[in-house]
Amino acid sequence: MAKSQYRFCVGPWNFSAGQDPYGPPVREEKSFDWKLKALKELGFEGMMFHDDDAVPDIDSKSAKQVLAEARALKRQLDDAGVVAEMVAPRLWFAPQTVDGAFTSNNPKHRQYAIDRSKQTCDIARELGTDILVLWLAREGSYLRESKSAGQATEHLVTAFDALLKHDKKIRLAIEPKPNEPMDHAYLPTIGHALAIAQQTRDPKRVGCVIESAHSLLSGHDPADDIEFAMSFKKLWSLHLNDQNGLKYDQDKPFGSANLRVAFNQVRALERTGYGKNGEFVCFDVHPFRTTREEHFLQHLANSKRTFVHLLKKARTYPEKEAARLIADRNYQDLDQLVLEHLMGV
Ligand code: GLO
Ligand code: MG
Repeated sequence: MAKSQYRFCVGPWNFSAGQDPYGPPVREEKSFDWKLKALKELGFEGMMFHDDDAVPDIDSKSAKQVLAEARALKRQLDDAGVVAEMVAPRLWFAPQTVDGAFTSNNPKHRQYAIDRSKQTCDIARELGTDILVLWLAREGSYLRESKSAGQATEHLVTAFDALLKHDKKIRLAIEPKPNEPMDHAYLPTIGHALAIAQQTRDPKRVGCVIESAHSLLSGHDPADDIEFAMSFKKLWSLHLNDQNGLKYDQDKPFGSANLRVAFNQVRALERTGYGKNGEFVCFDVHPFRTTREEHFLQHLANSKRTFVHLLKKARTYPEKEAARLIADRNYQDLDQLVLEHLMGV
């Protein structure tokens, strides 16, 4: 296998027990300590956190208590030699976020979302990361007439500005997704994320996270999204996974649905130098619900394995031959060149 310069990362939610809207968990719920140990054994160096992964039951605790628990977690991570890659406010569970968080029609609820996210910045600082990931789960509409996209944009800018002002070091990494749980999201694509960055008080500190499945759900090629964001120097994290068409968000193992699309993502990372400033490659993947207890970690091990194999494919891609075919506008044979390279024939 090719030696990888990349550092890998997952979140505690990626060790999921199999619950879906139609059925209960099918595997034992694992403890945080178990997950941390497993992550290390798999050769991952970073862990992503929701604010309440870091400090469970956060809304019932005082600010002082929250910081004390974050500090204790930092010590545990240091002892394990694991880095906190990012922290994300979980703005989709609380009763205050039923009708959206930053874009709720209720001003008190919008304020809750801002205050909660400021606290997430404080946790991030304690954990030693300057990345706040914003997956804006409920910022969108189920019903077009219930909200206004223009007003929602203003609410989002207000919230982002409040966070940028609250913490002068924090970088906001927006993780766009076009739908689910909403019918239509207000920041559905990387283009929206980078455009809204320009409206904030400090555009340089607002960037993005690309998730393969989310790009695919938008009808985009994730490799193109990666190169687009990298050309703005705004790709600060990455959630690799896979998605078989326009369905529910599947979070399949990397490369599982379309190996060629996965190859092109790895090639995009190589071409643009992703990771050279310490950015992590995170796998936002879940075990299939059918996965038995003893195979609990295979979706993570396999995603990493596929990534490393594809890295080798990207590094041995016949660039000269490809350039010759491109110059000759012979895309027919270029297509076959890629297929045969991937098939190893
Ligand atoms: C869901 C998202 C989710 C986020 C995570 C971090 O579709 O991909 O897993 O990445 O909550 O904010
Ligand atoms: Mg994700």
